[in-house]
Amino acid sequence: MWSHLPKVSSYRRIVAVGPRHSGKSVMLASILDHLRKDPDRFLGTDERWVSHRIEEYPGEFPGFPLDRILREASEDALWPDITLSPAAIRFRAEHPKLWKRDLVLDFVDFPGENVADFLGDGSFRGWSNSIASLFPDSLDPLSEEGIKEYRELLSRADTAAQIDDAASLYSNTMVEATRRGRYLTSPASLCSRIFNPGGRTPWEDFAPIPDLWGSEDAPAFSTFEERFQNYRKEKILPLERLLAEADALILPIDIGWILSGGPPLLRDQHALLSAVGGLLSRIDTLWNRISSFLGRSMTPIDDSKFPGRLRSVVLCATKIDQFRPSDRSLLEDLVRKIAEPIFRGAGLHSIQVLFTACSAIRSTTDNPDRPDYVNAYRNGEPIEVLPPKLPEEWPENWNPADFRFPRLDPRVSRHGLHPPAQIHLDRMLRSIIGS
Ligand SMILES: Nc1nc2c(ncn2[C@@H]2O[C@H](COP(=O)(O)OP(=O)(O)OP(=O)(O)O)[C@@H](O)[C@H]2O)c(=O)[nH]1
Ligand SMILES: [Mg+2]
Repeated sequence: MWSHLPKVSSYRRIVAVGPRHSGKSVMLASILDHLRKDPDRFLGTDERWVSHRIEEYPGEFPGFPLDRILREASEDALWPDITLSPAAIRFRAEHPKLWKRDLVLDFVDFPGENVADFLGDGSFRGWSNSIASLFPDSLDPLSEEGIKEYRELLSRADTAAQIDDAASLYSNTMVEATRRGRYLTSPASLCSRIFNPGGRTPWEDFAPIPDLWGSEDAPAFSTFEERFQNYRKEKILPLERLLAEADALILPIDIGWILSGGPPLLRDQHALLSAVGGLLSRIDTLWNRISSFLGRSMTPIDDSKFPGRLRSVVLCATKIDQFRPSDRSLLEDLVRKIAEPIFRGAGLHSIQVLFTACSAIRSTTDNPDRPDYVNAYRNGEPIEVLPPKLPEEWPENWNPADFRFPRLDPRVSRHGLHPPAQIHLDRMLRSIIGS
């Protein structure tokens, strides 16, 4: 009965959230290009929309740079720049039959580095304890050195200047870890110091004081706690709200990047998924569901004005074109092995959790003569690549040098005539819309 009440559209807000470099922006660009070129084909429907187009997102975010991403990929063989702040874009398709709903999909691209700030339970203590479970990491010896020095400085820090010195030592340690490819830099604003070494974000000068160190009465505690809370209010809460108000979340997982980065990255990825799982169970409240339902069903106002009701979470291995064709079926299972215990255990009510694997811009083709090889381009030159063999299970330990994946050019049709070739990207979106 409810579905017959007046509604502007069938609406979904889809948010891509995941670590740096995991493939979010490329994924959204490819989905949107497919939708704008032939939505029925991409969605596997036969609605024969009278019109369909990309529009500006009506909310407060800057526009997602769809055309720039595709132009740079096709003309200059460039992949997109790192995303520094959330960006959004809308797809609308109008149905020919008056009594059938139009389709409106909003997509939000999330800056990957920010997910690290979801660590912990929202308190300074919880955050500190989560950081201490990842740093120092014996598998990442340089992190041991940095944290040891920070701890020493912290134990002697009495004056405001010494407290600031301790915070800045922690910051430097995290910036260095980020340069080594570690995923979880928190406060996430420190990532921008890599590009802009002198740059500062207000309130970011705090550092962890975990329970384990028994230093709650350290003079720095109240200073760091206050800065953490201010940073949280300004930087973290708006992003948490973004997730809380989504209808679907896509969490891309770059298995090649983890394997080529080594075991600490697997641990980081795991901690990150746990942080997002914890966040979702905190926000998946009855009130959220009721307010979404009331807003969206009882008013003729554009659904995007109301918070969403999270219906699906998609955990997706990305860039599967860069693996051996015979290995691609292993990826979904590897994702499931890291993520399933977290998302099944998060107690999320009636939320569909999907494990899948896709390639957003297929940049390789299979090699008919040598089945383990793929053909690709690098700097405009054709190359043949033998991708490293994937393990069937996550190993306890491994040598990252055994998992080097070469950098490849993106393959996008010149003149934008065709959407990028993809693998299973359509399947993923269909499942989100169907949920
Ligand atoms: N072969 C291949 N490479 C891809 C694909 N998608 C992404 N990549 C590679 O992954 C890199 C990162 O992709 P992005 O989409 O920019 O990653 P992101 O998650 O938006 O990263 P941040 O903006 O840092 O959060 C790209 O520069 C490409 O090198 C794909 O479908 N196939
Ligand atoms: Mg991005």
